[in-house]
Amino acid sequence: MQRDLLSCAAMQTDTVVAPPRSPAALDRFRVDQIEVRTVRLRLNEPFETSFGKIDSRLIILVSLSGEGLTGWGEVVAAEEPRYSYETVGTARHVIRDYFAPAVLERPLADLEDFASRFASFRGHNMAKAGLELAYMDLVAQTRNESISTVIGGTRPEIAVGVSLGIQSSLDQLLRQVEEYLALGYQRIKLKIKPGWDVNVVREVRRRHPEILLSVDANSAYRLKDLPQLQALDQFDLLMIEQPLDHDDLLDHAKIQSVLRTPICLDESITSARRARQALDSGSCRMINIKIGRVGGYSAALAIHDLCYAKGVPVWCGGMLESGIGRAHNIALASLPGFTLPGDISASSRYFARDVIIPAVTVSANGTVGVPRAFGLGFEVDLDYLSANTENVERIKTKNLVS
Ligand code: OSB
Ligand code: MG
Repeated sequence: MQRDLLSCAAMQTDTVVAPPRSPAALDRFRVDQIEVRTVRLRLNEPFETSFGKIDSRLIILVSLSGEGLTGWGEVVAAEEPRYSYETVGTARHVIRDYFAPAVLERPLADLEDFASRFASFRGHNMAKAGLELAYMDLVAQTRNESISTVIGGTRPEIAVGVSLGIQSSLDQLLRQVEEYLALGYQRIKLKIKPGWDVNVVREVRRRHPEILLSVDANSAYRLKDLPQLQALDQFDLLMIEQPLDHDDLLDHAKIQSVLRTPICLDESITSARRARQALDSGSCRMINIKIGRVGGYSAALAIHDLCYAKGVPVWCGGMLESGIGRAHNIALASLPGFTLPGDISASSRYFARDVIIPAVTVSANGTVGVPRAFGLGFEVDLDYLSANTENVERIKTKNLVS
């Protein structure tokens, strides 16, 4: 099954063109209020990666309101600057002081115009993306279309996998693998770090010789650890995700040239330009697209189109999103180039109750349906949001000097 997926992707040639997409135009839409809300949701169980363990998510939800409509987005930054330098605090600061005023300044023409408002501000992709997500929800609502339709999505349902954190024991991990396979998930991804890698992968692979299995190091290895990574080659992994530094391309190219297993970059791909450079330099053979990490739909679509044209498989990554970020991920993963299962699990994988109605569910075949309803395709549970809100800031047009 793994080889089928890969050869299917490899069969595509350089002549494949990007799928058709109509321009996301709003024809002068005026946003007059931006709300930045922080909500804390407890995780069902702690989530541990090579950079630490968390037991709740403090999530920024952004909404844009105007002309009688409200669009919702999510900022995926964590509380601490470990996965990336952005945090909940930095995102709130740059949205309040720079990005929201740029959105409110004058009416919006289209997605390109929206993204251009942030072009002169360096970095802070997750904060920018939170606003872009909310904008795309608005665009879809004004057209009476789903976000998937607006961006050129073609899949009525998407394939999903699960990301399993580092556990306190191998037995515990093996139980989790069984549990998620029984629920239908199509791919198991194991978080690894030095000391929790080869032995763990060997045991999971021995018990499950046929499954799609991958690993994610979140930058826990160095060039000198190449033998350790080469030892993973024997397990027929779908990919090794982000073994080296978060901003590296060249050392990844060095190790990809001697590894049989495809490297998939996550942290290192922060823009369409970085994606092109990674592919040109042989740093990876697959890309994990996270809308937040790359700065929004405009960059995510550009990376998708680039990879689609080159026959490079992409898949949708996750950041333990609430239902709002999850709904956007589902829309993104409906694009034709998303040929590998995404890190898009059921709401219940992380949260006892989600902020959207209905919650996201995974079928027994490991798929999630792409909503056809307009906009996000889910209702936002405002009562539940209010009950879990720690802070709300509203930025309005009238506060701005003209
Ligand atoms: O590297 O993909 C990652 C979660 C938080 C930060 C980084 C990552 C992850 C995951 C979980 O792997 C993906 C998910 O289920 O949302
Ligand atoms: Mg990752």
